Amino acid sequence: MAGAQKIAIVSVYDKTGLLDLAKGLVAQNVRILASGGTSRMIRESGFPVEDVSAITKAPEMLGGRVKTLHPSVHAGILARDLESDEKDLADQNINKVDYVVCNLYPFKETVAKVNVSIPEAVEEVDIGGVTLIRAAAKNHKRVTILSDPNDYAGFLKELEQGEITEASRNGYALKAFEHTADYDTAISDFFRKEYAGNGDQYLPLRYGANPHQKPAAAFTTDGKLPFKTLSGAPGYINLLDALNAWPLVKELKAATGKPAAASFKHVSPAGAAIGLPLSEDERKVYMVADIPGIETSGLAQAYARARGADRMSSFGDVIALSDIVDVPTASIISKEVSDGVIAPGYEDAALELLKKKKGGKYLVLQIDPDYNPGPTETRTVYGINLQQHRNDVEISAAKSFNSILTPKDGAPLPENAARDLAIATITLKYTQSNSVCYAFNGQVIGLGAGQQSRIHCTRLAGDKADNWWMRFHSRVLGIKWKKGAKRPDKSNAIDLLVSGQLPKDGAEREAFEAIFEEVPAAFTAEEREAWMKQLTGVSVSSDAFFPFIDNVFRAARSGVKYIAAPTGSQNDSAVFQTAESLGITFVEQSIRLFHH
Ligand code: 93A
Repeated sequence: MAGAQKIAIVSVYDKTGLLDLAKGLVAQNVRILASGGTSRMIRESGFPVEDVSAITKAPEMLGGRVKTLHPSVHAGILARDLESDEKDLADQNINKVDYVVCNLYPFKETVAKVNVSIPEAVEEVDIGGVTLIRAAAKNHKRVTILSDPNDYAGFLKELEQGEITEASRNGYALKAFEHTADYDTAISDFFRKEYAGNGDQYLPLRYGANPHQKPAAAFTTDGKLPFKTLSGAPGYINLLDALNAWPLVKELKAATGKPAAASFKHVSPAGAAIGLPLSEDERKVYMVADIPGIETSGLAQAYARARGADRMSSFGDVIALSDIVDVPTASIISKEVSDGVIAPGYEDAALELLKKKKGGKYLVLQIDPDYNPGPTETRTVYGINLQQHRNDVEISAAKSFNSILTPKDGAPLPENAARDLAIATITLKYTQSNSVCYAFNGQVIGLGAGQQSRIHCTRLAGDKADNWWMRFHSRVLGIKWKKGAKRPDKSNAIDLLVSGQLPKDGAEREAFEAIFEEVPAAFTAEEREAWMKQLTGVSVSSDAFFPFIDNVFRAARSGVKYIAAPTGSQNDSAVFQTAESLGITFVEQSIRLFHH
C-alpha cells in the first residue's frame, strides 16, 4: 500500500550507533521492530519500539535460539512487489518490511579465545541473524539491508531525503553477502580444525615460510586433501615444492610416455628428467654406479638424471616421481641429502627404505594421481586476494614446436629435439620467472630461475649447463677421492673444479685439497674450450621472448642447436637472424609461461 508506514527490523549484537539509528528512524516515522536485547536498549533510551513478537505473536524461545525466525518476519522481508506476493501477505495479514538492520553474534572473537570449547563456539553460531541478512540482501531490489554500523549515518541521510537509492541498496546487499560469507568461512574454519584436523582435510604445519610465522596450515574446503603423509611431517615450503613438482612430473610423463622425476628447491626445479638408460659415464657423474636394478628402472634413471643435473642446487630437495616408487629409486634417495618425496605410491620395500631416512623424519607424501585441481587459483598477498585461471595449458612434443622460424627450409624438428624442448618448456611452467632452461638427452641440464633480467637467466642456465658438461670430462671422471669422502663434499669440490673457482691458497685451498687422494689440476681456458666444443644438440626454452640477441649468442656457447621461445619482441627479427647465422633452429612456442 503506497504511503503505508515503513517498517524496520533491527537485531544487532554490536549495538554501536544503535540509538542514533533509532532516533533517525523515528524521525522519519519508521516503525521499529527489534529483537530482545536490541529492543530493550532502544526502549530504555525512550524511543518507540516494538518487540518482534508483536508481529510473530510468538515469544523468543530456547534461550534466544529462536528470536526472529518466523514467516511473519521473513515473508515480510522476502515479498516482492508482485500481485501474487501481495495477495499471500494479505491472506496472512503480514506487512512488508522495508529495512533490515542486523549484525551477527561474535563467532570470530569467541573462537579466537584460548581453549574455547565446542559448546561455547556452537552457541555463537548465529542462525536467525544470517537468515535476516540473507533474506534482505536477496530482496535488495526492494529492501535495504544494513549489516555494518558504519553505514547508518549515510543511510539516514538518504532516508531524510526520501528514498534509499538503488545504488545504495546494491552496495549494502553486496556488503551483506560478504558479511555472511566471511562469517560462514570463520565457522567452517573452526570446525575443520576440530573435526578434520587429522590431516585428511586440514593439516596443521609447524610454521609457515619461517619459524616465527605461526600458526600455519594446509587445507582444502572441498572434500579431502589429495595427498596423504606416509612418513614425517610436511613444512610449508615442502608443500610449495611438492605441489609444484608433482604436476611437473605428471605432465612430463603425459608428454613423453616415460617415467619422470623432478628435484625441487625453493619452489623451482633444480632438475627434471625422464627415464632414459644411463651410460657408464652418466652413472658415475650422477653417483649411481652402485645402485642395483637401475638398468631396468626408468623411474630410478629419471631421478638419477633430475638429481644429477645440478647436484649443488638439489642438496636437500623435495622430489616428485611420476610412478610407483621402486627399490632402485628409493635406494638413490636414501643416499642423498633430501627433505621429502611425493609420488602416487610406493612399493613396500621402497617405503621401508624411505621411512628409515633422517631418523624416521623423512617426508613421504602419497598423491592421488587422478586429482585434478579446479580451474581457479586464489592467493592472498598483503591482505588482497589475487585470482586467476590455473595455468592448465598443455605443452606437447608433437604440437607445441611446429612453428619453425629459422631455418626457413621448413624441415621438422628431430624427435629428440622436440622431446627435449617439451621437457625444457614443461619445466619452465613450474619455475619461478624469469626462467630459461637448457635440456639435452631427456633431462634438464641448466635452469636459470627467478632472475629479473632474461640475459641473466640465459647466462645462469648456460653456466649450469657448462658445469654439467664439464663434469663428464675425463679429469673429473678420474678423480681419486680420499676414502670416506662424503657425497655432498664431493659435489662441492667438483663444482669448484668445473666452474673454475678453485681456491688458490690458504685455508680455503687446504679444505679443497683435503678430500682428494690426488688433487686434480685446474682446467686451462684451452682445455675448457676444447671440451665445451664437444657439447652439441642442446635445446633451450624461454618462458617469454628474448628481448635482445645476446641471449642467442650466449646459448650458442653451450652447444645449443634448438631454441623455443614466444615471440613479440621489437628485436624479434634480429633474434631470429642471429639464430640462423649461428645454425640454430628457432621455434616459436607461442605461449608465455611466467610462473609465480
Ligand atoms: O540464536 S539466533 O540465531 N536465533 C534467532 O532467531 C535470531 N534472530 C536474530 N540469533 C538471532 N538473532 C541475532 O541476535 C542477531 O543476529 C543479533 O546478533 C542478535 C541480537 O540479539 P538481541 O537483540 O537480543 O541483543
